[in-house]
Amino acid sequence: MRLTKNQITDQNKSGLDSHQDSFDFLSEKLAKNHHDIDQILTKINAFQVAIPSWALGAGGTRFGRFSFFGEPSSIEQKIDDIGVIHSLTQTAGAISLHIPWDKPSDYTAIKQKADELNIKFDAVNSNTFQDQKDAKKSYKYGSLSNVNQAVREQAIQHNIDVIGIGDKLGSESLTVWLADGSCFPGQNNFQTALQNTQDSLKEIYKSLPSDWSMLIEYKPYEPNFYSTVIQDWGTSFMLANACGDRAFTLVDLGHHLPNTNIEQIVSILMLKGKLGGFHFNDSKFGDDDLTVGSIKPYALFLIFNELVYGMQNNPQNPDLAWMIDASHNLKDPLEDLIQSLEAIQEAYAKALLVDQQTLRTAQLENDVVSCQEILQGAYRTDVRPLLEKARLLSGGALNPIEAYRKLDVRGKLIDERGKNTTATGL
Ligand SMILES: [Mn+2]
Repeated sequence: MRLTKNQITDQNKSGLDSHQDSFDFLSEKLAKNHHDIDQILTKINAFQVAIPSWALGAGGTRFGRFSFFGEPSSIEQKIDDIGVIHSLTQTAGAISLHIPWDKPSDYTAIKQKADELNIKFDAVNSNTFQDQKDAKKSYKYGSLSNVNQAVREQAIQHNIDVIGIGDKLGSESLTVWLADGSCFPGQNNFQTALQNTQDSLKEIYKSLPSDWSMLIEYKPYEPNFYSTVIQDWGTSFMLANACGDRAFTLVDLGHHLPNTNIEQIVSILMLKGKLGGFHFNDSKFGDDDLTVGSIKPYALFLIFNELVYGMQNNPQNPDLAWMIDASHNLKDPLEDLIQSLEAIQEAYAKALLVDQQTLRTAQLENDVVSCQEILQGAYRTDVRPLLEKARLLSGGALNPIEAYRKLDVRGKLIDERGKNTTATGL
């Protein structure tokens, strides 16, 4: 199903007056503090986040999966769902494919569909953490790090195949996340595992088209519970350096031990020109994949503060690949993604309000209290009227969740697809 501009404009009518009042109030206040409202709105509009192809159905846990009705059962339907989210939010202008879960068969058709909906193909993701049907070798004991050369070769070839698929669609980066590691002390030789991984990544890197980059994701534990080969940003950074200029570290918010200072990691990687991508989610305990901003919105703001600083001050760092990497059992997946997008835009807009120059002066004077006041002054600003205005200007919904419900999108998807469809993914 597709939403028309008229449907969205009709939905917006009832809220326009109250939106304009709150926007005028906020923009007057911000203008007094020398903020350029038009520039902020342009930046918000330009900030597009990729939706992963596996997040459009209900997520699963290792204990079970509760399906959500009307799930997309093909890649074409997944692109349609992203089209719905994008037309409401004007923020989801990209899809990130996971291979082999979403291996295209008709490239021309899906490219055309994505074009019509103004959706780009962002990073493609390989999968060597599961055995695929008819696979000759098993990844049970690792993929790119495996002690068995034939297994490593199969995993390398899979990544090269994924690059080929992405290249046909216009993607420009490959994301590699490995589950490789060990569950028991003594099971792995740490040095051999890392060396094998580095050699394998270098082989994959050789197959990258010249305008592509490789993003190396890290994670401290799970599914392995004793050691993970690419456990932290330092290991990923080391591997990216070993591969070359077009290999970068990818930070996934959920892939850290509790209380890790993620904003500092982001900052240092950008200084070194090695932050390539970012996966958004939120968590309480581990890699919980909860809705962005649902648990630690202040931490998200602090991360965005560093991202904005880096984007303004670190020309050595490339443009980042942004993606939501969250999915769970309880909410309508499309509503969940809309909430995540709103939280991302909110944290970004607040970070744009941080007065970097005054902060710098306060830092140089060791005025710790002012430093905190500056950050929290931006964080406490209710920027939602700015986000509403940015959406209105680009044809989106004033209130995407409300419009989604009033237009009965889920009901219509169920009518079209039936109740018991299942999306591919975890
Ligand atoms: Mn991730």
